[in-house]
Amino acid sequence: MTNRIYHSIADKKKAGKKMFAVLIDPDKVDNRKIEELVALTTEAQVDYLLVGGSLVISNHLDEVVIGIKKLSNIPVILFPGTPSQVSRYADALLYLSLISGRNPELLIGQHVISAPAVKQSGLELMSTGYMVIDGGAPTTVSYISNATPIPSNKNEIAMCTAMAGEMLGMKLIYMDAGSGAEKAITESMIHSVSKVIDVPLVIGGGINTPEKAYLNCKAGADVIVVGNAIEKDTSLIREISAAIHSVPVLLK
Ligand code: 1GP
Repeated sequence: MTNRIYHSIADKKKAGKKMFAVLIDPDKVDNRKIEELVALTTEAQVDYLLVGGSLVISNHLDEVVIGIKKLSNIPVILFPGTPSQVSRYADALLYLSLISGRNPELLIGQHVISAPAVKQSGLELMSTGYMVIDGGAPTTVSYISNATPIPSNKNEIAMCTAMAGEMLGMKLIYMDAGSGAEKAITESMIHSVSKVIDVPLVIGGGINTPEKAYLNCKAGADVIVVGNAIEKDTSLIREISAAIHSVPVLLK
């Protein structure tokens, strides 16, 4: 296994560059939509394409990944909501453990069951401490995970959880308010967490304006993930990408 994609993320972080990842839900795209998204993300110099969702109802993950890879050089990273969301055609996989919850199935149980298939896929794996933060109302991820999200104003819990994840060896920390969250994660929480970890910090859930993405990066996010808002208005891809890439380089 190479660590090509992870190194690219770590190198950009080291250089103080902020990254933009567009989340594509396989359930919501067909070939025409993939073509449109690839054209827009390429033009906007999006850094990564995340593919996945909390619930993938359709059965065409391979087809979606192959479709994207045919048209684009942007690395495709799987963001699986369930262990079955593995496609060997992707470039890497976020190997998620829900460290904010206390549901053993999502901490380790499902990993044990899917380990042989994941290993066999040959994918680059990025062990990721996944933290769900309360986004104001239940989201698919908070419901499906059957685990209580971290309250949005409890920065200390988020800080200690992220620190523990890093010390357990996780290579990324992903704080997520859930897709379409009413309230995105506060800049104050992002700032607090970014101060206590060295691994790249990924932030997503409810980010729907270039301003919000910019402020999140200024607060300490390294990678911004946007899905829902882009599904509604694809012109945001260009605007959000420009905002994220305009954040002044500030080395930690
Ligand atoms: C969800 O972090 C992602 O898991 C992205 O959230 O769809 O709200 O952008 P949105």
